[in-house]
Amino acid sequence: MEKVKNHKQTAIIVLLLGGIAAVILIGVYFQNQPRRLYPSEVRDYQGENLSSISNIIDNAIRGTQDLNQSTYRLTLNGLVDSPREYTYDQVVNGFPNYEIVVTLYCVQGWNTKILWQGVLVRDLLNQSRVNSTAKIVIFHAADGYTTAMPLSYFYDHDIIIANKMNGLVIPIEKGFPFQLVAESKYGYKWIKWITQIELSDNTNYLGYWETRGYSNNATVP
Ligand SMILES: Nc1nc2c(c(=O)[nH]1)N[C@H]1C(S)=C(S)[C@@H](COP(=O)(O)O)O[C@H]1N2
Ligand SMILES: [Mo]
Repeated sequence: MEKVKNHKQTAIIVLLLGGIAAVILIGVYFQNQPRRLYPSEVRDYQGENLSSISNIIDNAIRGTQDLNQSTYRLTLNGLVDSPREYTYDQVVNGFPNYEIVVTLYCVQGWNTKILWQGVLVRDLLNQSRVNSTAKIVIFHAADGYTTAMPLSYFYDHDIIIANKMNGLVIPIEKGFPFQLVAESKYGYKWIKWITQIELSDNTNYLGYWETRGYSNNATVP
């Protein structure tokens, strides 16, 4: 009886140690994964130094989403008079393009200053004729990630969804085809791989990180 017990204990200890070793090895493996370089990216904008795309830390909830440009659709729906489904080209070529340098601050402590290019969310909203009952804009992404902002944010500020960063088409690992440039808000509002923009009157709505305790306002101090 004692012997069986000892065997069980030994087995448990061996399993535990094996588990710890595996976690350390996986950690070392990912630390040593080479980071991609972007040799043709823009690093200077009107005399201003920009961060490199390769400095951005990948922390997506379900890893990189590989969206196909030709089958991609951006849905605009909810409390709008005219719901839409745009192709990639209809978004990029169907609205005025803007560029702006904005810094993304992640709650993990890092930040990156990037030149963004894209179209105003406000222009998309206007084309769908937003209902007067709508209060918030919910963004949905291909990985199931969501985040939301008050409708007024897009009228008080010039907020774009970007299809280019530092002069390059946004790489798939950085959110192709579109990332929200949520100026003055923390990184978790900068939703990538956007597939849907939904108008809602539910002011209690919380996105992925917001339901896990992060501030819904997310203003960078
Ligand atoms: N779809 C999706 N978008 C996302 C995330 C995610 O996990 N999924 N993570 C957010 C967080 S926490 C940060 S800090 C930024 C990082 O964006 P970047 O890789 O473009 O710098 O993406 C945000 N957008
Ligand atoms: Mo983040």
